[in-house]
Amino acid sequence: MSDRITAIRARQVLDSRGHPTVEVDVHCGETMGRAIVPSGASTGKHESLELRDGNPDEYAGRGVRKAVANVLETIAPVIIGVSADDQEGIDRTMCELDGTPDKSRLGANAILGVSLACAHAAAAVKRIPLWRHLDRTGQARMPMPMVNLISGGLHAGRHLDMQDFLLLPIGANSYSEALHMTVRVYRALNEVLIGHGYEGVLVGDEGGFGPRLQSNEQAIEMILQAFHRVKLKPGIDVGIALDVASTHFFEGGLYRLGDQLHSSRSLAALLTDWVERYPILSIEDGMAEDDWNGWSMLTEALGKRIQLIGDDLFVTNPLRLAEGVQRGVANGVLVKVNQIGTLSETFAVIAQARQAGYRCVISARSGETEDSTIADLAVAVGMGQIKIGSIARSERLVKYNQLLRIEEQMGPGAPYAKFSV
Ligand code: 2PG
Ligand code: MG
Repeated sequence: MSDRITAIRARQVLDSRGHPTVEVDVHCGETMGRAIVPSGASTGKHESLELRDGNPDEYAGRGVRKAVANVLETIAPVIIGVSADDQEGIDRTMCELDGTPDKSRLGANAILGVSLACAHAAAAVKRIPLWRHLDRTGQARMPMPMVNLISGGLHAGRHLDMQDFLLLPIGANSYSEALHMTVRVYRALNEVLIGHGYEGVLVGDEGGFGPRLQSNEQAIEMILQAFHRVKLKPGIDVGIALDVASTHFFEGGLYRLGDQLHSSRSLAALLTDWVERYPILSIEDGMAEDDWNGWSMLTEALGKRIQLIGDDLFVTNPLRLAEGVQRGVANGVLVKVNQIGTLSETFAVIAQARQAGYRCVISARSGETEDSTIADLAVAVGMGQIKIGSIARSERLVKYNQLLRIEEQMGPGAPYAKFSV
């Protein structure tokens, strides 16, 4: 069967927040690969550009018809006839067609849709699972999920300043065991919250509970009570991760937590104190995207003890990561395909992180869809961790469930990455 691209279709569909996004179908004869592009809410300012129409009469300006037109009118004519398996060639061609450093001419959403759909088409032509097709280094293994339990920040009406309070099921010996542990903790947390009078707790954009708690620390306390309820030992069976998403409460050089203003130094001290008192093993975006000095302080305080991940800081961008490595800040990278905009560049950033001894967590966005590409990607690169959101809402479950299928394909004793700090 030929892997020459014979047709490309694209359309505007809706994501998990009901916002328009780009869907692309790449056809190789009778075979088709499809991808849908995700979208963030707490975005970093150095991310590639997500092209939106800005027409107030349609989806409040969020339409993506221009991006769809760019796929059909500008990208398709150039890549029809090319082998879908030539991922790097296709991605390079699209970057050249765009010609800007942030993909602002064609839109990273247009480019990424084609990039991911080509990978699906190439795998389908070869009749192999996507994760096998993407496994370039022979290091495929199941990742440990980092799972959202309580949501705040821009994902849950800012009930809490910090964005994600997450579970690390560190004691599990397989992906499916980790998922089971997660469900037990999530259910127990629901009971704990109800027990404290938070009835009818709504879930945030990623399916985590969004109660109006008194403080960020109370969220941690609730999670510890949930651990206790299901008899899981903090620090041994289960740990806590935070996505502080501090860029989004950084104002005029200070961090606003409730009615308190913190300097970078005092925020680093606060987080260090929490690491001493709670089983927190990973902190994402503990400092804001351009607060390099704050990042240095935080890394000095905690970089040898726990995982420190840059999301808004690095935005899956090789130049930002190179600067971080050179300054010696953080020790991990959150990898989001739409922050950079092609699959090939995503692989390159992961290789760069690996080379520098930085960890990678493959991550979904808060705006997701039924597309499960990142599940296969996380297995293929074998970096050991994935962040999808919570175990509620189907745009999250589609990835967790795809990982269950992949675990089955890998067979008994599927390689699994156990977390350690
Ligand atoms: C994050 C992500 C996912 P968003 O900050 O890590 O939780 O959120 O997609 O809104 O940037
Ligand atoms: Mg983040």
